[in-house]
Amino acid sequence: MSRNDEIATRLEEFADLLDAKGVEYKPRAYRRAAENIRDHPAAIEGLAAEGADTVGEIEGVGDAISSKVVEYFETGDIEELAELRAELPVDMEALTAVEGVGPKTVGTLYEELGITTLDELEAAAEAGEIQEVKGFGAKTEQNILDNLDFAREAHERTLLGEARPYGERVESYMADVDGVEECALGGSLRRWKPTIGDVDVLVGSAADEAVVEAFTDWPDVDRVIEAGETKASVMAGGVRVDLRVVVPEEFGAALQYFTGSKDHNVAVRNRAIERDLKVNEYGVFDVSDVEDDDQRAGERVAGETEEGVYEALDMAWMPPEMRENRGEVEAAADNDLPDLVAESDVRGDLHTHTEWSDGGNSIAEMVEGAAAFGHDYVAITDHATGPGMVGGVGVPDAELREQLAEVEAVAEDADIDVFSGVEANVGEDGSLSVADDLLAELDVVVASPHAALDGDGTDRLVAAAEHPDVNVIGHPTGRYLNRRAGLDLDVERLARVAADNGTALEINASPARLDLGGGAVKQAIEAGATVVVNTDAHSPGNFEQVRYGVHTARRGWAEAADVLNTRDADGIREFVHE
Ligand code: DGT
Ligand code: CA
Ligand code: CA
Ligand code: ZN
Repeated sequence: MSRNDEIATRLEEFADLLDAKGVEYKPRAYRRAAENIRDHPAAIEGLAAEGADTVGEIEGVGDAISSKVVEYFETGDIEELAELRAELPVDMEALTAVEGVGPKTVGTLYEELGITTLDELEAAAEAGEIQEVKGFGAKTEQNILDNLDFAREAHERTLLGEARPYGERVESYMADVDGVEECALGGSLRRWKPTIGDVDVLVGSAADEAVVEAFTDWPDVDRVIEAGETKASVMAGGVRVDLRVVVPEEFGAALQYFTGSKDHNVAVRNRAIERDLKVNEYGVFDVSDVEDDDQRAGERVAGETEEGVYEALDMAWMPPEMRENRGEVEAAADNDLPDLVAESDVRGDLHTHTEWSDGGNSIAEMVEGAAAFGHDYVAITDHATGPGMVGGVGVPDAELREQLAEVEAVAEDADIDVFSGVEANVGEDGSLSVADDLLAELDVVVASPHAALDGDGTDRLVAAAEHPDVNVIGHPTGRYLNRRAGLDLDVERLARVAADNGTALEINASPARLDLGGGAVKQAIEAGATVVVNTDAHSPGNFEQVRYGVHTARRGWAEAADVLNTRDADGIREFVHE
């Protein structure tokens, strides 16, 4: 964590506590300052050393905040913040993880009922105490109860998009350590699961203790949880990282084992038993005439490479994303594995936002960003007005026509193809928030649900998919990982309708969503649908998140031909105008 991040986090905590106390306006100023400091190119500790005036030159950072920043770097804390913490000794992060519970609610519940933790929140809700508090009702109380478990679990798992950068950093750091012959990520991170319990790193080396020591010296480490001879666990940036060191001869077997998933491993082990073989983290062993239950007993037939482990079981090697026991063991045995889509197959993005709605950049900047990332084309799909488009971020139809003219002007000078478009809201009844004649004028129409995201959403999305001008169903379930589960969907039925109507189903690559997820993607493709991997970029920096979507597509066994935006610009034109 950079020191800019560190102080920004403190200022956000400040804002939450002020909110909880019912203070107006100030919290927003603290949040804005936090954001600007976090994004500021210069190191904040350097500016703070020059004094409050220098810190105050950052946009949105006034006198009160700049002096607190200086105080923090001089004394290691902010007195006023410490006082607020003492006044409101609540576990803000855990409590606000419950959907519908914000800092203000936390403040009220502390004042009225003394609630400081999730357990106390649950007890109060179960006892019916929350509905008695002014401003709350039975419905709010039930909502809290419904969302509590989700918040608890959520609290323990990290988003793939947050964990992956740490994983890749530790992997490249460990690969350079003396005596390390091989190094790889394992576990859910290697399978690109949307959320991660912990990061698993595997090293093949004979010099185990020195390797463990180098690992605990990794500069990102905040705290060492445990360190033994061949394994260690640390916390880094809020993520737990587990290291295991094995001898190079057993690296392949260990990698296969620690990649998982558990269910995949069980299926693999059963296949081994049928062949009088035993597979474990040390290797594959022929146990046809072995009584001994020693882990390494029997003749060792594989273990140095992962390919070798699968080969010994008469299976083809399969990409880690597939290892969820969804039929991949059978497919690998039949040599019938799909040729999965790769990051480099993707040629454009069909879902992006600009400052016309809630994005941060102009149309021209987003187009340049897409070109710089290497795309051949990009669609500009700002939010249209509609329910759930809070804060007036949606663009009304009249303005969309103006925007269309600007998109066309930018397109003339652009190095890549630029498609006009919109992200229309899909209402609860399946209706769209944009007039039909306007939809017909745009190249790419994304239709997505944004509100009323519980219960079954199949009819609603089927109606949208049947609309003649809708090309993409955006983030179909509307889920927010760790926050809300989103709509229930009969994916097969939706996918059949989408296929019949030339509508693609989105894999939204935003790490907060990854929607559709891998299991649903597999069902959708089996039912004949085309998917499209979009970032929903709100700034040019978001384009690189496409990889999370591509690996989600791979979790759904997608081949390049299943993914709309592996086609060239003419291929997209054909798809949307058909
Ligand atoms: P996570 O960390 O909860 O996101 O999920 P994983 O899959 O990374 O699980 P983790 O870190 O507990 O263990 C890493 C891998 O090690 C796991 O995917 C499969 C393997 N593994 C761990 N415990 C067992 C076990 O009891 N049986 C089997 N067959 N495999 C296991
Ligand atoms: Ca793990
Ligand atoms: Ca682990
Ligand atoms: Zn969007």
